[in-house]
Amino acid sequence: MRGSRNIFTVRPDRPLPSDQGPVSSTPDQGSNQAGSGQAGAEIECRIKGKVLKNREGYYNPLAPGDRVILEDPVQGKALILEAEERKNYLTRFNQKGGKRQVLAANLDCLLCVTTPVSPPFRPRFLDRILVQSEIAGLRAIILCNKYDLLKQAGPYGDGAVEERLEDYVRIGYEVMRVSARTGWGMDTLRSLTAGKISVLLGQSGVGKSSIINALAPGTNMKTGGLNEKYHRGNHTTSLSVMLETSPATYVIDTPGIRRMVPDGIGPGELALYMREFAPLQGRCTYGLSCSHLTEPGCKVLEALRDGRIHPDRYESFVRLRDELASL
Ligand SMILES: Nc1nc2c(ncn2[C@@H]2O[C@H](COP(=O)(O)OP(=O)(O)OP(=O)(O)O)[C@@H](O)[C@H]2O)c(=O)[nH]1
Ligand SMILES: [Mg+2]
Ligand SMILES: [Zn+2]
Repeated sequence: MRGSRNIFTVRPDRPLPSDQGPVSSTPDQGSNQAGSGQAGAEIECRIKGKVLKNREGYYNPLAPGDRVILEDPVQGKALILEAEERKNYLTRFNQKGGKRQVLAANLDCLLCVTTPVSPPFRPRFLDRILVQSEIAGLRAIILCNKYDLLKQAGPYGDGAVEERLEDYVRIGYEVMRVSARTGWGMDTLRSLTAGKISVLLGQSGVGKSSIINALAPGTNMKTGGLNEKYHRGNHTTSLSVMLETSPATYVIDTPGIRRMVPDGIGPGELALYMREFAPLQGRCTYGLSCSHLTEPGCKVLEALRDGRIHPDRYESFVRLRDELASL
């Protein structure tokens, strides 16, 4: 007999072969049919059979946010029969596994977490996440956490970070400045995430788990200090977890990402996934075959010269293009 629909909430960071490595699934609100367990209760699951249909070739067949159909659970355990088709999903290329890895699925919102300091602001890393969010067709919001630290830097804070944040606003991204430590900006973030499924993504130590704790008082996600010398995180979170931070509001905490290698595009398509580059595509003298690196009559280079493209964004473009060409 078939169980009801369930939201899959936890995934190991490793591939998940059948009959190995339990994953857990939490029944969706209101799907409390006979045998499916109480809404909110966790069920330990394994995939039935060898592979999950339509999920062959992925590094991980299931990710947080996935919806699965379970066999009726017995004593808190069940087999996963099927995964539902996804509305959208965020991936990266997992170089170690040589496959695409799904970071989260069925999302309403991608929260790209950055910090002005500790760890230092990394626009290159942020651009990689933004490119991937465009590929996935997701609404991305840049969340600049630890804003309390920026204010400590003086009345104007660190102008360089602010200048970069303002440029992201200029090219059309939403930017929010918050502090998980002081709670500043958390009310706005709480209303923004209400009723949605969001994922927090960013390098280690930017405060993803702290943000969940601040959003949902009473949650006790483990948080970790920073490496004293380099002010980098220590990779405290090791598994992605989806939490219900308020009724019908889900936020996925993920482990800090070391490398975000874009997935799903080739070097020639990159400019289409960078907002201020995209409208210029096809308008260069060499049309769609322009690499935007050296060609005369290149509209991207022209936009770089007259300030419509920030030099940092162009630098991200060049590096990403090189990397995509070498994959
Ligand atoms: N000053 C300040 N410190 C913060 C803030 N948010 C988090 N921290 C601190 O930053 C450190 C790292 O926070 P975590 O929440 O563990 O960071 P994370 O992004 O979950 O890190 P990983 O799990 O390793 O990916 C902890 O010492 C937090 O107390 C903030 O808004 N301001
Ligand atoms: Mg964490
Ligand atoms: Zn060009």
